[in-house]
Amino acid sequence: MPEWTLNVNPAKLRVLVSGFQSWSEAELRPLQDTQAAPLMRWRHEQGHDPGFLPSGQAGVWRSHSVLALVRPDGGGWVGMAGDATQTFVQWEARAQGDHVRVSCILEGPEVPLHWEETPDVIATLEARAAELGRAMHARTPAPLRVWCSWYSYYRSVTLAAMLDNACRARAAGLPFDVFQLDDGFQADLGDWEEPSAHFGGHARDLPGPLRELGYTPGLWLAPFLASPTSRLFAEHADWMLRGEDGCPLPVGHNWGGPYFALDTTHPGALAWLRELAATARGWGYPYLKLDFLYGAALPGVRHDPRVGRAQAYRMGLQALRDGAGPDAFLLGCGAPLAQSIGLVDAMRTGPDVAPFWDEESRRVWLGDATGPSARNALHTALSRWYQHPWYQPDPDVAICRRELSLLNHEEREAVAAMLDVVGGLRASSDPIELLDGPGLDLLRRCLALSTPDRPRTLTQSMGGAVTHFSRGTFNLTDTAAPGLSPHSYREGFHG
Ligand code: 9PG
Repeated sequence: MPEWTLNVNPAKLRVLVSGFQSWSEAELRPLQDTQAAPLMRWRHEQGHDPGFLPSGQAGVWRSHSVLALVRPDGGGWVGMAGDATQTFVQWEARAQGDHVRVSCILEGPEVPLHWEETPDVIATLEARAAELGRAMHARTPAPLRVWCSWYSYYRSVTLAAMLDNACRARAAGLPFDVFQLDDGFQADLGDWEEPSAHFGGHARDLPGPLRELGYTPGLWLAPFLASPTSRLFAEHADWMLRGEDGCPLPVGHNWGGPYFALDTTHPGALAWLRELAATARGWGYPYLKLDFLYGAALPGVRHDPRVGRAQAYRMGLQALRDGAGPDAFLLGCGAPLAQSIGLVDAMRTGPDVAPFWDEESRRVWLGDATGPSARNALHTALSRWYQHPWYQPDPDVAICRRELSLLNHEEREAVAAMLDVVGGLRASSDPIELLDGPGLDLLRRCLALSTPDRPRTLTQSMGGAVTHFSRGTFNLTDTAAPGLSPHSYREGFHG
């Protein structure tokens, strides 16, 4: 295991880390702070890497693929994986007395590692991230503007609601590229071809009318998952990722119970995945949101024991790409980040936005900042600003409505500013019917494409994340700072 000793006082450093998958935390924190570990065991699989969990210790920070240590002069050290196609690159920085130990575990085949001292951490991190993107043949198509059903309709989405919103968006001249149906249309996790009782139609009924309205049809799938009640599970129990006990391994709890994941080293499962993506494409969906992808990347017992879990993940994702075709637009979500480069077009780079600022009980008292909230989404997506050469970053939806939302004006503007600063995909989920004049104005602003912004500094932070950008400053804390309200963004503010 490569290790380095830095003769530098830990009290003077900040650390920049990035968690395992889309929803895992990314942070910019004083090195001597404590990296929160999720108290609830059942959250380990769903928000983190159970094979390399956050440390839970003061001064010990774990990070995937990338790590940076920042001195007060803006210089410091940058670590970056040179390749992530078959390898998880697991960094740890450890404050020890008057020095710092840095180590890196490679889970998978040997890959080149970059570890260097630099006078400019921001520039070096960006340069190394861009190199990784090039080495893995990143796909970075033009960003899209997406309407997604999840954050208003959740699992109760209907065919009628999709069409109603698409018609209203067209009538209002809203510049969406894609209308994307999310979770709720399917009978069960894994049984994608059978509609749910409430949907009021079949997923294949939607693309025709959407095309006529001028929108590209998009569809959500959690292709690696199977619920224990699904036909997929009943008919192909032998395709499931297993635990040491030989039983299918639960990889999370959602949809009212535990769920399982496909073993993507099994040829039967791989063929089924190819077929699934081709079927969705055949229904008329060239845009696929592929969610809960982490399920195929967890530690477990696989059909082919020679295949490591990063490689197994990539085989599953490759099968989906092969089925969907080279010109399909694939958005990864709940997905290992660097390991997806070159196969996805876009990637969720933070937890879900929600129509409220924070859920402090879960974040602070349960040590879990992977749950839905505006604050968690900003915190993590902003702290991954350098990932745009890997894929189009998707920091999740804007919330422009005032009804059915607890966000205040400042908080709505902060979410909008996150979209502008990240400079990737644009998404909204607001029922168009709920938007009045100011709501529509904000939505139009949120749909205006921008280029990614750069941090002004990593030596300051207002809330433990990257908050000081060249276009303006975020205050993610609950207290007012000079010139900045709590939960806010101020454009042009460099105070
Ligand atoms: C659909 C949703 C939306 C959303 C995705 C994802 O850890 N969890 O329990 C957890 C549940 C749902 C979730 C994220 C995490 O949301 O990010 O956009 O598609 O699935 O079910």
